[in-house]
Amino acid sequence: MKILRRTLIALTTAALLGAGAVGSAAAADVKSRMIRFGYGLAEDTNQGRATKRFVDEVAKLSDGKLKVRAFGAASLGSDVQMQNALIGGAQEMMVGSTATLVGITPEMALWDTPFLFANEKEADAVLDGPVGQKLLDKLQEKGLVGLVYWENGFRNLTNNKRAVNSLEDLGGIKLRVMQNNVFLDTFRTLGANAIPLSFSELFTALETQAVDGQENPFNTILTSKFYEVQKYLTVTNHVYSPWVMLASKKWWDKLSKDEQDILMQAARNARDFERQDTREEAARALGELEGKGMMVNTLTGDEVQRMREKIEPITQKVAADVGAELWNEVQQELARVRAQ
Ligand code: TK8
Repeated sequence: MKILRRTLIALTTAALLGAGAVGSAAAADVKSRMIRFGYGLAEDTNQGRATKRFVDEVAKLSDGKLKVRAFGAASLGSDVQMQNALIGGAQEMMVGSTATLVGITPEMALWDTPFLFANEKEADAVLDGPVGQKLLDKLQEKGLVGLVYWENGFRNLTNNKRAVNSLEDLGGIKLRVMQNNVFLDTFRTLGANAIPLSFSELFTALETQAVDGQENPFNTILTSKFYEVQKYLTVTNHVYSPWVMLASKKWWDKLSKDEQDILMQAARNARDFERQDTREEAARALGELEGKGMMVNTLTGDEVQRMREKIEPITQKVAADVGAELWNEVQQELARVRAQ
C-alpha cells in the first residue's frame, strides 16, 4: 500500500517536473491498455476540454501505457446507453449526468432536488464530502465505479414560446427534461408539458419544434448552439447539476492497484481543471448568448419563491425516496458548510 502510494507520488512528481516518468512507470504495475471514454457534448465544450485533460493526464502518469480514446457528441450512445455498456463491460469509461443514473441508483435523485445548493461552494463541499462519496459507493453494487463529480452547473430555462416572467408563463410549454422523474414531476407541477428525452436527441427536437424548450446551464446553451433554435432565456438557477465520471466495474476490478491509482489521480486533476474552466465559461456565456440575440430575463425573487413553494411536495418526495438517513445527512452537511 505504502509502496504503491510512493510509486504514484514519484510518478506524479516526475510528470510535474517534466522529467519523464519512464523509470517509475516501468517499476509500477501498469500494462498497455486502450480505454474507451464516452461523453455527450461536443468536443469544443467544457465537457470535451476536461475529457482532453483527462486523456493527457492519464498518458503522462502512465508513461503512455494507458491510452484513453475519447468519443464525444454521444457517438458511443446517450448517457443511459453508455451506462449500460459500462455495466456490461462493452465500454470502459464515461462522463455524464447524475440525473440519468437514477434508473440504476435511485439515491442519485438527491442531486436533482430543486434548489438544493445555493452556490458552487456548497456543491463542491457536499459532492466531494462524505455524502457525495456514499452515493458514488452505491454505484458499485450495480456494476459501476464512480470516480469524481464534475460541474455541469446551475440550470436555466430556454424556450421559443414566450418570455417566462412568472410561474403561469410556463403553462403548456412543451419542455424537454432529462430522463428522470424528479425533473419530470418538477416541471409538470410547474405547469409545463414536460417531455423526457435524451440529450443527443435534443437539438433536433428543438429545431423541428417537437418541443418548445429545455433547461441546461449557460455553458451548454451556448456551446450546443441552442441559441440558434431558442429565443427566450430565463435565469432560474432551479437546480445544480453534477456530472459524474464512471468506470465499468467489470473492467476496473481487473486493473492493478497502480493503474487504478493513476486513473483516480488523473480524474481528480481533470475535475479540478473542469470546475475552473466551466466557471470561467459560465461567467461570460450569458453575455455571449445575449450577443447572439437571445432575449434574457431573470426571475424575480418573489417568483422564485412561488416556484419553490409550488414544488415543495417534490422535495418532500425526494427526501422520502432517498431515505431519511441520507436526507438528514445532506442537510447537516449543508448547515455545516453554510456556517463556515
Ligand atoms: C450530456 C448531458 C447534459 C445534461 C442534459 O450528455 O441531458 O441536459 O445536462 O449535460 O448529460
